[in-house]
Amino acid sequence: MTGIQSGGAAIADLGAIIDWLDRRGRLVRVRSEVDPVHQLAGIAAKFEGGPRAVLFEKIKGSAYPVFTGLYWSRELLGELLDRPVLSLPQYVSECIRDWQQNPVPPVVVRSGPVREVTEEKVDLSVLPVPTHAELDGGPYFDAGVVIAKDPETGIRNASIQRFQVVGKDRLAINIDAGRHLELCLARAAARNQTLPFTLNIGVGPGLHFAAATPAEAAPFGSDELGIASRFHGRPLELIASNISNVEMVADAMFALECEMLPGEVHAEGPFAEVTGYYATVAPRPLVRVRRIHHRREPVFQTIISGGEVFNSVGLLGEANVLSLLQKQVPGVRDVYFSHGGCGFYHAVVQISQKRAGWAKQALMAAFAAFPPLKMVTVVDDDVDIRDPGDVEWAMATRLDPQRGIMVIENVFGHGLNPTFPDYLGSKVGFDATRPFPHTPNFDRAKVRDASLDGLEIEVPEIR
Ligand SMILES: Cc1cc2nc3c(=O)[nH]c(=O)nc-3n(C[C@H](O)[C@H](O)[C@H](O)COP(=O)(O)O)c2cc1C
Ligand SMILES: [Mn+2]
Repeated sequence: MTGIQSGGAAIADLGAIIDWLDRRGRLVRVRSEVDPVHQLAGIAAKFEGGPRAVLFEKIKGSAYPVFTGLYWSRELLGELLDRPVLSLPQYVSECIRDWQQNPVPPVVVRSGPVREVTEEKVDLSVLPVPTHAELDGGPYFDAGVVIAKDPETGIRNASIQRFQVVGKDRLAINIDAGRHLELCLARAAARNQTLPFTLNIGVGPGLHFAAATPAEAAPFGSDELGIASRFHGRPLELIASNISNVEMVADAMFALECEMLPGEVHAEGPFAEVTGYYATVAPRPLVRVRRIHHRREPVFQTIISGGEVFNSVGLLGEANVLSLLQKQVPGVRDVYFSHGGCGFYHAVVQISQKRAGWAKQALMAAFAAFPPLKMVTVVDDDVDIRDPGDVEWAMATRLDPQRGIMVIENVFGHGLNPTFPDYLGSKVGFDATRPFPHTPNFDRAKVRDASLDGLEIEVPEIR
């Protein structure tokens, strides 16, 4: 065992994770002072996708360091969680299934690291909140876990949303259509109440994954914080608030106690999204920050839109589609959400087809399992779904465009995708599997594997 899990509950604590990364040579330390406006993101981009995360030790204008990159490499994530990289979606889907069958609810404890310091006044400008892309509208919180409660039932909900800093104690939040937080806010409005919530920054991957678990796997009315308990191997610890009925995460680096007044909005955006485009400016819900708590030596966490989001929303989506397809479609072997597809617009499904027509069943089931998907490609089990060249080979040689392309018009999709204005657009499925029953003309040629052991071979340097 080399992963941090051998250290027990350390996986719940971002501080312990940063120490683990440091000991393993997986933490880049930027010791020079860095400007949180544009410079931080520019430096992070140089390390994006590599085998190390990055800690910015000195941030201009703030006393606190900034950490990024925990999710941008699956190889790093596999090491941390002590799992083979290819089994990560399976592992995540097992944890979610265990939680569905046997939830371990979070517990409320009396105190914890996040309550070590409570700021006397709320002043967001003391926090090292970075501005990432060139045209971003301002500094953004983009990696915090939101905990809210359904005003009708009191059941908790967890999610991740982006928040633009728009004042010393004010944020503007982007809530995509269909999110459970939108539902909580609507129910608060119907009761003429405000919606309190906590924004928990600097948490471990168990809680991050719990918050990113899609609604299809964690329906409204189930306390998805229990998913974090499953990843941690012990109940997630929360601390009660003195000013609302919503708890904060005991092990977080920072916890902001916030409130939305239904109907109150503020211009939010632009923000460089995971799609590679800027989200537009629009009036979106205003958030009032009531209290800031943090550890004595907190580290602020941020996520650069790109590979890090592909591996968080994408990995969770993959896990969910895989577990659903394996239940519904005989022969489904594996699922990959390609990075060219922004991590959650294009699913490649591998199937060992048992009957004619089941590749198309897999297409339809995948679309139903994860609404943001715009494209699904189904290939046979001799195709490497993580190699775009191999997937293209299957499309170029096995897809019959007359019969293998399925277009679905006027369907709900992801509003951030520019081809889905107002969340409506067309989706396309590609059945790139061999005709069934299989015939030898579609068999893949290959060379016989040979060992290099004991052979005298000279490989020259290239001059
Ligand atoms: C880094 C990151 C940023 C995200 N930003 C947003 C966002 O700004 N707005 C949003 O609605 N969803 C965002 N999401 C997706 C939601 O957090 C995710 O779909 C979650 O499952 C929603 O929770 P719910 O099912 O309880 O509604 C983000 C996810 C990640 C991992
Ligand atoms: Mn939810």
